[in-house]
Amino acid sequence: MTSVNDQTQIEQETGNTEGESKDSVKQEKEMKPEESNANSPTELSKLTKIVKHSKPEQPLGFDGFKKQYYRYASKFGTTLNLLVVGGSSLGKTTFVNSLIQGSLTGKKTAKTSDFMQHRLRMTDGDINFNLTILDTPGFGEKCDNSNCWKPLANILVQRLNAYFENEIKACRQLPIVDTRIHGCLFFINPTGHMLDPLELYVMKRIDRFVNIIPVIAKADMLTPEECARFKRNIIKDLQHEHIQFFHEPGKSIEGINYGMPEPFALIGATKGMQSDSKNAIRGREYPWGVINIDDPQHSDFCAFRNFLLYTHAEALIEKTHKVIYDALRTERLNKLKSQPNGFYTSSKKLVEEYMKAELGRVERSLRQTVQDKLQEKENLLAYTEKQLEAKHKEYEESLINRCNELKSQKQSLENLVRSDKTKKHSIFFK
Ligand SMILES: Nc1nc2c(ncn2[C@@H]2O[C@H](COP(=O)(O)OP(=O)(O)OP(=O)(O)O)[C@@H](O)[C@H]2O)c(=O)[nH]1
Ligand SMILES: [Mg+2]
Repeated sequence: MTSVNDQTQIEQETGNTEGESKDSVKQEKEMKPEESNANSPTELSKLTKIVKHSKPEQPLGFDGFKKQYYRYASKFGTTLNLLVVGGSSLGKTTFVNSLIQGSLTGKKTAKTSDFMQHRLRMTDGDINFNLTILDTPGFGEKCDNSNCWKPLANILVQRLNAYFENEIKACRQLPIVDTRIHGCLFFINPTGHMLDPLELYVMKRIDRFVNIIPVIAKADMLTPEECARFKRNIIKDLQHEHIQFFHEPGKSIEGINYGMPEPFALIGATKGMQSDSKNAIRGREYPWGVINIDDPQHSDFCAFRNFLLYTHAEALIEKTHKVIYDALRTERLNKLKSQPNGFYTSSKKLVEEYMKAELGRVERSLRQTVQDKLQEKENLLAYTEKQLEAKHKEYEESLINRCNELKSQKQSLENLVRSDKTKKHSIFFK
């Protein structure tokens, strides 16, 4: 959007002066491309249409753009889809309940055994906000967790593919319903040290398909210093492992920090209670006191809710559309192009293909690991064998030496005995 001030700047850059304008709004003559030297930057600037506004005190109407956007947003609303992922019993369901202001019965949440979708339609004035949260069962409970990322990747790819399939149809289903996941709230075990290898493994498998938003679960288990250190360690681990996660360089607009420098530390609550000042709060009770999850001094819950709903919803949606979906779209279109007669592959088949390829990759890496271990063991065996052979040879040599020594001792003793006998014989005959 160009303001009147910007307009003046453009005029200065293109060398036009206010004195040149005679009519109230004058349109500069457009040069035909063949008349100009298109390669020269000064000539190129002359091709630009410049509308001069002789009464700068009267607005051109660009400021109505905000209203246009407002009307558009209130007509169609905003849709944000979130996926909640993490190890088992890290408080995912409790957090979802806290976010959507669900049940505050104080009852223990049941173990999540399947994907659970919560839909919420919120209104703020005329603007509708459609929030969908997909709660998932916790991973990491099996002996072999190498496949625990698959259901997550499956749902992410499926939804991206569904959007792509609708988009490439000649007659698209309108309005387009966006079911793509815009953010993955990744609950991290509050160890206080570093990320769990399984957490890194799962993140690595899904970071191509979604904006990963790392959050520290059950932050009440950490002291403020431990929590601050843990946040820094998490970022270091993610950068070290080249895991793509959602972040923006910290920037502050009108006193609100729009950046996301560190993971949020969350505390979930299932119980409504009264604070010391008799206010109704949502919190957790401990022998030493009460934690109010909405208190910014106790947890980042409020900051995180603001981040998701007020400050970064658009950024999450835009990044999903312009970066994540675009990469998948390019890949799929290239695939379509390379196939004879633009052969179309259904999303189910694409997911199957993806899963097959990933399974092949995991299998190959496992086979390689087993082979490496086998080779290591064989090398160790060969080394031990060599050492044993050398020891055996040494022992054999020492035995032969000892045998020769004993033989020579025996010989000398026999000689001694023989000389004694001759001595005795000579004395007797004397
Ligand atoms: N200390 C502490 N406990 C919590 C917090 N949030 C939830 N819990 C407790 O952790 C237990 C598990 O909570 P859930 O919300 O069921 O955890 P989940 O991650 O959904 O578990 P699964 O669905 O089995 O993976 C419950 O007893 C909760 O009360 C928290 O912030 N701090
Ligand atoms: Mg759960």
